[in-house]
Amino acid sequence: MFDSLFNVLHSNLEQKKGEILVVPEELRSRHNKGSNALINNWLFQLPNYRKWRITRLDCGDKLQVFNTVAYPRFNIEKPILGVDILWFGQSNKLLAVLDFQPLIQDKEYLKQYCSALDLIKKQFSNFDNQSMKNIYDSTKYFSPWVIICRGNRSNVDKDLNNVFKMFLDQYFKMDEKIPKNYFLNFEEIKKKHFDYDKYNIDKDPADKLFKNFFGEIWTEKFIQEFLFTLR
Ligand code: BLA
Repeated sequence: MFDSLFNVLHSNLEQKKGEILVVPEELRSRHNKGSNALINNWLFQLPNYRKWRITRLDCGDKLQVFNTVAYPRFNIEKPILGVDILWFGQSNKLLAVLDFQPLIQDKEYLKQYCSALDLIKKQFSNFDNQSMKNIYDSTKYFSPWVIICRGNRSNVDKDLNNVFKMFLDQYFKMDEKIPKNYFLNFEEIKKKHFDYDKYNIDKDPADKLFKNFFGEIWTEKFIQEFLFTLR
């Protein structure tokens, strides 16, 4: 599932001169026979991005995941792109979260770098949910326009591809029109990226799931050496 999201992203990354990086074999792909869970990971580097990672998790009917995070280079203050899309087949439930994850919560920064998300929310009303449970702090590395859909199959079939395409287009558009930084310098940006990784190591609710499927040792390695590598 989510092949079309992967393909759209992959062709965008190729078009933007993305270079695929080697992920150690152990982390690239892992299969758990018992639960039939398969995880695959990809890593890219682009002229404006120091790290762009993609994770797909296929647990059949139980769970399908498409997760991607783009970290711009430390000389670019724009938000980190964050996407977490989960499909629970047995209950026919979609959880889609997409955001331009802001490095700071300054009003002008949010307006400049995140407000384009509002266009998408206005066009796709099922993706206009903003309310989060209490896993994450909604004012830390989330924008006021975070796109959340708690939906069903029809949201997947009808809108998800278009939402994702528009979301990517808007994010790449920023590269054309930001000739310089207005809010943060290199050191400040770097500090925020380190803090983002540290914060998410603590908060990401996926580690229990990974431990169940792939064991504790593999999961620790995966989190530290693939998902959140700055510390
Ligand atoms: C929620 N994400 C979740 C949950 C799981 C994952 C299991 C809890 C779902 C539930 O409550 O039923 C799963 N997260 C994963 C997986 C990976 C992962 C498999 O990182 C694999 C790499 N999460 C992100 C990013 C964002 C994000 C980049 O990884 C930002 C857009 C958001 N995930 C996010 C949010 C929730 C969530 C906001 C909680 C939604 C809520 O409040 O219910």
